[in-house]
Amino acid sequence: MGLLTGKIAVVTGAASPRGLGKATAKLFAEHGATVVITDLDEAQAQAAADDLPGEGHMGMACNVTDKEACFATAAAVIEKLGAVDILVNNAGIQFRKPMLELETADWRRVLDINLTAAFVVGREAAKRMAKRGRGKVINIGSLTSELARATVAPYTVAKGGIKMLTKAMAAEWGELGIQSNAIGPGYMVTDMNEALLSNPDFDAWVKGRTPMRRWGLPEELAGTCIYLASDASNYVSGQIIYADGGMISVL
Ligand code: GCO
Repeated sequence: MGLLTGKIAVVTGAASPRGLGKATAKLFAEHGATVVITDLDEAQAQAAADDLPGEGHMGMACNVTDKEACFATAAAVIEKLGAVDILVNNAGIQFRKPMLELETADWRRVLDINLTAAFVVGREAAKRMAKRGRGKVINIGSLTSELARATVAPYTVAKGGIKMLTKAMAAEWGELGIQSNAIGPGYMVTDMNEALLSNPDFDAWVKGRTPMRRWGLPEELAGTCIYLASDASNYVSGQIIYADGGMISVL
């Protein structure tokens, strides 16, 4: 009997093989959940779902910046699987450029995908969770939910917004039986961080700045995610938990 047996979980942006979403989806499946992986490309989402342990998982195309697409995904999931118990708002992009050179369109795109989409998909899922009086919303934040790093301003602002959106969801959806929390990953070995991982100076900075002296692994974030997805956290809401090797707690 797994921690999520019988539960239906949607994990957005989880097709990337070396991503936080895929690692979370895998652990959820290992603990008995039926997992729906959404991503921009349906074939990649389905391939990721097919790669999960157990049966019944689904891959669906969802451009999280397109409300109708998210609504269609949520509606299709309800139709096919009956409900949504857990939503992990994982979809996100990075865009590294100093603000003085940053185009407004790029600013808006990052905020749309990393923040507004979490609200839109969260709202659609919460409408359905409310009908059953229970549900878990988990938003993926960042160290930049607390601290800024130069050249990633739109990502930082979006992730700071994720922290406060999580609290806003907790404020409004607690009485509906929904717990809303966030996770702040530290510097993780993911496809999104490839450029940083292959930069010796940045690699040395991460290892020097992190008390555990190493980058985090996606599966090390999944454990925090499953806690927030399970009944073990039924009285926890509005929190952000940092899985960062201790980085945010030290100078
Ligand atoms: C960057 C990185 C970070 C990490 C993570 C840290 O360019 O600084 O992409 O944003 O991915 O968000 O918590």
